[in-house]
Amino acid sequence: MTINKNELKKSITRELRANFGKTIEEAHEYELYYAVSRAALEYVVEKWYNTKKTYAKKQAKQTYYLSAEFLMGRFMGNNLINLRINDVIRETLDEFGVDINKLEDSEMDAGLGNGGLGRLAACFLDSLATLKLPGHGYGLRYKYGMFEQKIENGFQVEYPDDWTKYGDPWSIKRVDRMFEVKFGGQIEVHKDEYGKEYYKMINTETVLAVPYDVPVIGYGNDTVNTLRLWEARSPEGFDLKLFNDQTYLQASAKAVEAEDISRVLYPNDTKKDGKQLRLKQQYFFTSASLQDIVRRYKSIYGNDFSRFADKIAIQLNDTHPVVAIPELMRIFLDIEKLGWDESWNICKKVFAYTNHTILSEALEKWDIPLFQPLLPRIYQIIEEINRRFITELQQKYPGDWHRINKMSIIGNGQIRMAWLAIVGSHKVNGVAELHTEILKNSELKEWNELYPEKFLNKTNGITQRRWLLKANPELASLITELIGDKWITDLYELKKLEKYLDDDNILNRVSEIKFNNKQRLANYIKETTGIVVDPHSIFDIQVKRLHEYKRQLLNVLHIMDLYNKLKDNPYLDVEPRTFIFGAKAAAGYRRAKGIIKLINSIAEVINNDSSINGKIKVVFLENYRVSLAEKIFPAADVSEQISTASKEASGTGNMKFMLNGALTLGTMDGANVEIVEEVGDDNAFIFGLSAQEVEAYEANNEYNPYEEYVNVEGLKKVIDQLADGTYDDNHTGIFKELQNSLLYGVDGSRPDVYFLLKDFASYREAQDKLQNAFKDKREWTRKALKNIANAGKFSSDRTIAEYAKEIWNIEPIEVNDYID
Ligand code: GPQ
Repeated sequence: MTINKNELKKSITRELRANFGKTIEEAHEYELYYAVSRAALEYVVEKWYNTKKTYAKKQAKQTYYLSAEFLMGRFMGNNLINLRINDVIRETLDEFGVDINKLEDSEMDAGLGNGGLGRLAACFLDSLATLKLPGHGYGLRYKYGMFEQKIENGFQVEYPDDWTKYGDPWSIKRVDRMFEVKFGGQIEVHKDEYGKEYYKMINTETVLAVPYDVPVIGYGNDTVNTLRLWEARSPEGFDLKLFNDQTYLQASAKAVEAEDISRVLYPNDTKKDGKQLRLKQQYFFTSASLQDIVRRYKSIYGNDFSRFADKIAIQLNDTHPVVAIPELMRIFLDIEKLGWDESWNICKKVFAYTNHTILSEALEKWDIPLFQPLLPRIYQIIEEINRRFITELQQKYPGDWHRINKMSIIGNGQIRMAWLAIVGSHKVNGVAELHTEILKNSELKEWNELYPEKFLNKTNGITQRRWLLKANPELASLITELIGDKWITDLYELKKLEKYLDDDNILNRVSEIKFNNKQRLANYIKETTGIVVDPHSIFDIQVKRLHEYKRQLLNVLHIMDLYNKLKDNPYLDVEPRTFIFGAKAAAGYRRAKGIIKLINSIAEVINNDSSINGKIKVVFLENYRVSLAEKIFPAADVSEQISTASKEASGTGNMKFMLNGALTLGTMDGANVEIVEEVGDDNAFIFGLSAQEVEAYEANNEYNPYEEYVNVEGLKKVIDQLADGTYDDNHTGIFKELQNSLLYGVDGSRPDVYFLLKDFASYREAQDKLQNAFKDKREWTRKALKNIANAGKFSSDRTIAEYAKEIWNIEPIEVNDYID
């Protein structure tokens, strides 16, 4: 795109004046960020309009990705890159004497997601647009995203994340596309003129769904898809009569209740909590999205629904939007007046469902007493779906009541959303090969036996535009210099870097870039924590949500052990290492928060112990989020992927590390398996139980951590140190609880549920091997380059191309110009 710098200057100046009444010199950084974003949006609107027109005119089949989470991070930098106008904007700002990096840093993250699942949705949108595929996102516009984490006295404290407080230049409010979503009430049965029964809801509570559209810009093409996020609003505002009677609170109470629906993201990763407000959120955004999808369909194809499944594919991101299945049935039956069989056949062809975990606490189930009064008609439809399904099962498995009860969508006073998803979808996918195998062979065994044609794998991926081109510009330009820039849209091109594996000059440059990135992160660490770390030391990094299965505690136990060894022998020959953590814990997850405190407590002791000559440092980076991740991945030497085998469905951070040249230290879990397959096991450090071994221990209940505790050298000491006052938990007793959970189990659970003690020795061995390997800088960098060169498979472009072909049946569409 050719851009006239003078035009650009004018439009930035105009935006500043219009929105803030200021000149460039007077403006705050965030005001400039706002003005630049709005000016850039002008280059998007035309393409955006053309994209919509083209899809409609060509009657293209379109995909809708329904997700309760979109962890978008910052918009500006990425959008400028995808529009390929970042250089000209940088130069223009330079001429104004403004540093674009500072503007970027003043943008708040759109943190509308918890972790992997939400970030995956964001990467998928980027790939859809870049591949010119007609695919859009639908979700919730939370007023408060993922909480802001602060560390106070070593403990996590949560603060609200008011992400739009400086405005939100990248979304456009569309009051012309509002819908009503109805809750509660009673079902009335009516008869039409032919005596056919139909259902009508009365006495419902209405909430308005107001859409905000965010452009999703393809890299270097004309495609601009849409992420439509719904905000909840009361239809009445407040009752003016009550207001005049001085009962202001009562007057606004209704509005507050309605607006509560999109007020805040539930900060649980994986664990599902069965709160009514959460169900309201789910129904609210799926109902509004489906009404919108049906409206758009009718505007193109009229009232003939026979082509619906040929024109629309809907992907359900986990069970959060699964209530969409009975909701689409409701729309077809009660509003469009289609028959049951016709409606159901369409539904089954339209929906597909992605499962993201095998952890049982994550399987969403709703208590009927909570669900039914809130969504009576939807409940009735689920009952009918289940009644028909059970009849089918009885024919297929006569007398096999055990199986039938297990598979029933309704059971034990609950609605099982995953079962509803499987019955109502034509495809069900896991997110990595190992994960899909576990689904098919254990977790969802009966379902795979019933519907083998539905199950398939789609290994996750990440977008190289954000995670390499944007996050690591130095490495990105070296790569482009060596192999050209095709890798930006075809990541398999990276394989060509293998040519340079033995080229000392290139290895030196790769290592120099890594060093520069480490230096930058070291500066950030100094600024934010006061801790001084040596960029020559190994940067060993674990960043991800805090969860017991991800085993940050195993990492800590190893650091404690290493520290004990250094205390015993300060001249121990070990490579200097900096252990870096970043993680948010769900606000109500006691033990996860205890682990954060433990990391900070050992950091306090170790970082201030001069007797170990700075050989190890421990850093906990506060408020881990997308924009911080962009600073961290490029600076990593070691990628910690140490979940208990079988528990991490895929992981995507592992891929971001690999792409930036970090070596994986990991278990054979999730996508680590495929990473090792691509890079070769000489270029990663693998340890620990296999998924099969874990499953065997779980099945026969024969694991006794006490044996490891007594027998593994050094282990007793660190476990004892958890609770002997070596590290301070401010008298909360939380370290003792961590110890108890490992040795005895807490609240009736097995001891050491995640096999930390069992894997400790082999983890330590891998750590030792790794630190020895780092001594040979050239060989290390060679391995790093080997990782980069083999990261091609892990592009979300590959993942999305597979979904498009094998699940959605959609094709790339060239966007045309429409001049109206
Ligand atoms: N994941 Cl069920 C989440 O981030 N949140 C969730 O609620 C569930 C799963 C993750 C999963 O733990 C990772 O292994 C995956 O890589 C990620 O989803 C994307 O599939």
